[in-house]
Amino acid sequence: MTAITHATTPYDGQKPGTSGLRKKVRVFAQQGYAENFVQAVFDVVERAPGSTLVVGGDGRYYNRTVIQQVIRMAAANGYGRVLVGQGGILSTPAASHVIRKYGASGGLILSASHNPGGPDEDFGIKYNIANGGPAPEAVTEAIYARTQTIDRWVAEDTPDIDLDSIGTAKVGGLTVEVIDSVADYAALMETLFDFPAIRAAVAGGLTMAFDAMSAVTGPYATEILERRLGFPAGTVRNGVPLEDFGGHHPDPNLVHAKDLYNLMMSPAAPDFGAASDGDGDRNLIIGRGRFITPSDSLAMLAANAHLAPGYAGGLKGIARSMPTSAAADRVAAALGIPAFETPTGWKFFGNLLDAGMATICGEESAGTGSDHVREKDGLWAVLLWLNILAVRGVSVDALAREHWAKFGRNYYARHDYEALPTEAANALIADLTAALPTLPGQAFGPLTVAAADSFAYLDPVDGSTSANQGLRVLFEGGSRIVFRLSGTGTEGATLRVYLERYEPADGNLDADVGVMLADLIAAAEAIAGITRHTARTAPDVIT
Ligand code: G16
Repeated sequence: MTAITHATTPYDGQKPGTSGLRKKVRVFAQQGYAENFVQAVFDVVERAPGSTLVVGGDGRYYNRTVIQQVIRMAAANGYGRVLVGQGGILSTPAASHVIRKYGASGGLILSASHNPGGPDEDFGIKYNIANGGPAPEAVTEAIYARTQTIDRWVAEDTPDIDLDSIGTAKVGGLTVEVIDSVADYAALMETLFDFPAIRAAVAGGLTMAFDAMSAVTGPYATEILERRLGFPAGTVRNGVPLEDFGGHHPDPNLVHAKDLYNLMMSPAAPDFGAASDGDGDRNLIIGRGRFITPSDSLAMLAANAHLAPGYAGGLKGIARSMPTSAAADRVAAALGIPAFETPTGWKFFGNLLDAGMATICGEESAGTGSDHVREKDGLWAVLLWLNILAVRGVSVDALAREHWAKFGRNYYARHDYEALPTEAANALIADLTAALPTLPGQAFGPLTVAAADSFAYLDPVDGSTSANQGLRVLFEGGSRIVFRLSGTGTEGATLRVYLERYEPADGNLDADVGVMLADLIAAAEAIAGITRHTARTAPDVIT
C-alpha cells in the first residue's frame, strides 16, 4: 500500500463557524473539498506521531463517504490508530467521551447538527481536541489559514473498510478499530445518575416520550431508556437514524418537535417529554403541560444537580453563554459559587471545565452539559431531569413553579429571522453597532436603556479575548435584548433576537410569555429597525 499525494488548490470560505465547517453536501462533494479541509486539520493540530484519532458522525448523508476518506488520509498522515463508531455513528457527546477515554489526540465529528440532511441539504466537519472539546478559536483560525494555502493532500490508496462490523482492520500502518457507538457512553451515564432510583420510578408509573427525530440519539436512547431504565418499548420515537432524518429538521424546538409538544400539551401526555437533535448534543424538555426553556432548564438542573450521584459533592461553578437568560446566575448566587458568562459556542466552556472552575454549563440554544465530557449533551440533560424527578417525586410543572417561587422567573424568548440576504443582516448589525453609544437614557415605551454594548469576552483561564460576540441592550430593571447573527447557518444570514424580562419571586410567575415580552419585542423593532432592514414583519421561528 502506498500513500498518494494529490495536488490541490484552496477553496474559498473554509472558515469554521460557531461549531465547525458547515456547508451544503454539494459544496462538500466538490473535488478535494472535504480532503482539503481534513488535510488542513492534520497539518496544523497538535499530535504526536502514531496518535489516535476518533471519527464518527450523526449518520447523515455523506457521513460514510467522508469517514472512509478520513481513514485513508489518517493512515497517510502518520496517525497510529483510528477509532470509528459502528456504522460511522457517534453522537457528539459520545465522541467527546471516546476521545477522552482512549487518550486520543483529537477527533473529527461529521455533523451539521440540527440542520437538515440529504443530498441537497447540509453536511459538516468539526475538529475536537484532546480534552474532547471543540477546537478553540486559535486552532480553528490556524485550520482556516492553512485551507487558504493548501496545495496537496495525502491518502493511502486502499479500498473502503467495513464500518458495520465491530472489529479491527489495518490500513497501511494504521489500526482502525470499529467500536460500539453506544457502550462507552451508556457506561458513563450509569456512573453519573441514580439508575436504580429512575428504574424504581418507572416501575412505579413514571412515563415519558423521547423523540430522537430520526437522528443519532435513537440507538443511545433505546439502550439507556428502554433497555437499562425499563421504559416500555415505543418510549423512544423516531429511533432509527436516517440519512435524511426522514426529511425533517432534527432540531428539538417547538417548531420542529411539534408532534412531541402537541402530545405533551394533550390529555394523553406522559409525565415527561424530551427530544434531541441531529448529533445528540441538544435537548428539549417538556413536562406534561409545561415547556421548560433551555435557560430555565440550566437553572433548574443546576439547583437540583446534587440529587444525582455524579454531582452529590456540589458544583464548582455554573457557566452560560451571554444570550442565555440570567436564571442560572441566581442559582449560582444562592449556592455561593461563581457564574460565568461566555460568548455563544460550547468551545468557550472548555477552559472553565478543564480548570475546574465550572461543573455545569448551558446555552439558550438547547445545550446543557457538564464536566463529564467537553460537549453539550442532550441525553445527559434528559437523564439528569429524570434523576431529579425520580428522587423528588414531583412533576416538571411543580418543580418549575417551586423554582420560580424561590428565584423569580426570567421570561425569555428567541426570535429568529432566517435566510436573510447577508448584506441586509450585516447592515442591520452595522447600524445598530453605530447607534449603541446613543441608546443609554433613551426610552422605548415603558423601557429605558441603562447600557448598550458589543459583548467581548476575556477568558479567565488563558487570557484570550473574543470581541464582537453580540450586541446587548440592557434596560433599567434587568430586562435585556441581545442581537446577534447565527454562526451555524448555511444559507444567507440568520438574525437572532433574544428577549429577557425578570419577574421577581413575588411577581407574576405564570403569565403568557408573549404578553410579558411585548414591550421588549416592540423595543427591539424600534431599536434595530428589523422590518426596515429585512422586509420581514415577523420572525420565522420563536423558541
Ligand atoms: C452550535 C454550538 C453552540 C451554539 C449553537 C448556536 O450548536 O455548538 O454552542 O450555541 O451552535 O449557534 P448560532 O446561534 O451561532 O447558530 P450546534 O448544536 O449547532 O452544534
